[in-house]
Amino acid sequence: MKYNILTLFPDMIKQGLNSSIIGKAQEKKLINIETINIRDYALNKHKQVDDYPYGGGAGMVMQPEPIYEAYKEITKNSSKKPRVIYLTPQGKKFDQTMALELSKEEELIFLCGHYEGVDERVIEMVVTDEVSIGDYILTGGELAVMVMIDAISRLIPNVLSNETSAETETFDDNLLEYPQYTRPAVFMNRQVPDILLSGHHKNINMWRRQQSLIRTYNKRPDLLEKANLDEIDTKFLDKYCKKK
Ligand code: 6GU
Repeated sequence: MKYNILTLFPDMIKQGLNSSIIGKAQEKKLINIETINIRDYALNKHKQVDDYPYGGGAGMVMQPEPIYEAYKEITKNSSKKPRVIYLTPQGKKFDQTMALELSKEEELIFLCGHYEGVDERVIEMVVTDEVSIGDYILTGGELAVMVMIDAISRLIPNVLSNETSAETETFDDNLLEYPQYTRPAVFMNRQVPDILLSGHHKNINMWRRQQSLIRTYNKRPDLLEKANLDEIDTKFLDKYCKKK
């Protein structure tokens, strides 16, 4: 996967994605993160990339030319046109389903806006997808891109060392994960649940499934409607709800 990011703050993105699993994935060439500084494509000698909004009002608007020139530079060697994702609170809400869909692309371009926005014409001309990471306003798209690249990259084969770990986890089946414990078996008078020390894998799996159901019911009941529950799950939840 090749990620191209059009931004005014390339260092923020490079530093933010250089550590841990995403850093390793870059070293192993499983992903390639290229940042393009929009300012390098400024037309004037002051390297200005924004200007006052036509019609008046507060703030500054990013000008279309530097963004368009930067976009042309990235795509000049691409055989097929990559999707161009504009990060904006007005976009479609990013979720695990979108992360999985995007992880199957070969190349993606991200456009990070700043100031009060980006000139509408260049958005119309180059952007294929508008995406938001949630209902709140960020100062720019950089943190949003980092969130997306993290979530997408861990779904790319071999990025996670244990391949199954991306498969049996939260949101995959719309259930939250069961609680995890490690040594010591007693911490400040709190015992690890006995069943986990029993070595009885069938019972452990059943307990974990039940914990997932309980957690989802208590913390994210909205997810339960989308979850794929079998008869055993439903019976267990019914019983649990009556006890509560
Ligand atoms: Cl993608 N960009 C900005 N600037 N703010 C946001 C956002 C994106 N998603 C939520 N807030």
